Amino acid sequence: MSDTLITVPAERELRARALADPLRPRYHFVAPAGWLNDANGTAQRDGVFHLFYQYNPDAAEHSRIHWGHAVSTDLVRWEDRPIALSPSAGPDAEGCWSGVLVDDGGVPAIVYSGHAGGRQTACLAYGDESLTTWTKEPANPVIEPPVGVELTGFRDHCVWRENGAWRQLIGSGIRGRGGTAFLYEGDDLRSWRPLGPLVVGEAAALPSDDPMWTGTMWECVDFFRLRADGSTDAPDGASGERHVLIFSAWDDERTLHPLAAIGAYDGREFRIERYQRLDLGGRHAYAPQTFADEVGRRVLWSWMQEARGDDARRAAGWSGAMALPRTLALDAGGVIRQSPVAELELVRGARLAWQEDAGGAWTEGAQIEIELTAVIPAGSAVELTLLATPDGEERTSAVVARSADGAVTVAVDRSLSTAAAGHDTSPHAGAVPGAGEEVRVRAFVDRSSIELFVDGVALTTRVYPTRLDAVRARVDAKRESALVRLEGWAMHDQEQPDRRTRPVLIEEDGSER
Ligand code: DQQ
Repeated sequence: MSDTLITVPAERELRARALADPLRPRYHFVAPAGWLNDANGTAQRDGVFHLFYQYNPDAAEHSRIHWGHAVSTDLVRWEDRPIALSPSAGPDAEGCWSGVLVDDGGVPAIVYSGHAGGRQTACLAYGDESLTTWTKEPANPVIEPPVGVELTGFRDHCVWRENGAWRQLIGSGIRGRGGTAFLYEGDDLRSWRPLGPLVVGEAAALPSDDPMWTGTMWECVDFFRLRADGSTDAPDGASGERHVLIFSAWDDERTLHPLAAIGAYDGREFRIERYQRLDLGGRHAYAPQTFADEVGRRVLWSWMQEARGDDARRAAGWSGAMALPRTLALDAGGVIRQSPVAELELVRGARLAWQEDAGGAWTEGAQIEIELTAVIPAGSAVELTLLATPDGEERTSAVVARSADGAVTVAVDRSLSTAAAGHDTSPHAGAVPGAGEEVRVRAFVDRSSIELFVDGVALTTRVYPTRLDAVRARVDAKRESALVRLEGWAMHDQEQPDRRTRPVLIEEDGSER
């Protein structure tokens, strides 16, 4: 039997299984089937947004990672492009791990981590003008891990131009000390001089279960300038401006949470002034990667990691979705605020009809957006109950509360989210610094995903109701709080039905690429 006869039905079967899953998000970006993790090579070129992603087209498990690729002109409707990078003999024989897209004098280039023999090294590939066909650099790897220091890991890249040269950060960790990012300089993308660590985290500074723990290794480092109006630029040590270093705290194979460090960069070192949780949902918005788009917004993508058990995940035929793309701004108090990109209004369908009852209002939908503004005095709260059955047997609760001393927090309780066993149903909670008297909440629900934005503080999580009637959404103003505004929309499906796990591009002459 030929390979084609074996693989095509397997691909179709995987795709059919993925599409049949009622818990698969419908307006978030998902891979055609199989496994998706980090966003890679995020960029906008000539008006077109590119989203590459860590992808296993063959099964819903993290193995033999390829770079999937999709394009969009509005960040909402995506079209698949052929797989950009696949493992091949050499330093990426077992996987093409995370990396970035840069423009090398007009030629698109990918800097990524080749994975082989249990270690990662920096690799390079050049693309054609349409970013479809990629040629790996014969001299790969272009950077090997530093010697003479015991590392907990060495992978993932942030690459920019500074002072007429290339600069690169690679995520890492120094055993016995903490996470770090090694800084390099290069006259071209092939030859790099090590400059040493940009900054080193102190893992012992906090207990390992602290929500702000920086971990023993920093994955997916991302470094840029950010201002209060949301404008942004690549790092520049001479600018005197606030710089942001985003990384995903990792420890001993555990993906913990993304953090942002805000501070001062002098062209060689980064002095951290404060850390911030980038998403209160921890690993459910992991491995963020940002890019500056053509209108100058800093847009962030991240991976909505699953919370269901391994068997359920594999059986579903798909795993992982991208969180909604968000723009970032650094407010006057030095806090990063996130807003879902304005283009998401294109996804809105019919307005939701609300039924009022004692204390609140309810509506229905497993695929909805809710926007509300509430006055929440000290000692009061607003509760959103999402993906709930009418009898409340399955439900997820999100509470925005103001304590007696005025501090606002958001907390999500997943203990009743699903009747199924073996899922992660741990709670999430954190502070909403600088919240005014009126608090603005946006909630995006998409089958098994919930993303909350409370005055620009993000909380992303995953839940898996078993009952098909778990579609109720309630808003309750508790005690002295009052709703000033409550609106909502059903959200349209965005996934194209005819996707293939190994997409092809049909050229004008009818040939396939
Ligand atoms: N995922 C990639 C790594 C990265 C990790 C591998 C973060 O490059 O460190 O798929 O989720």
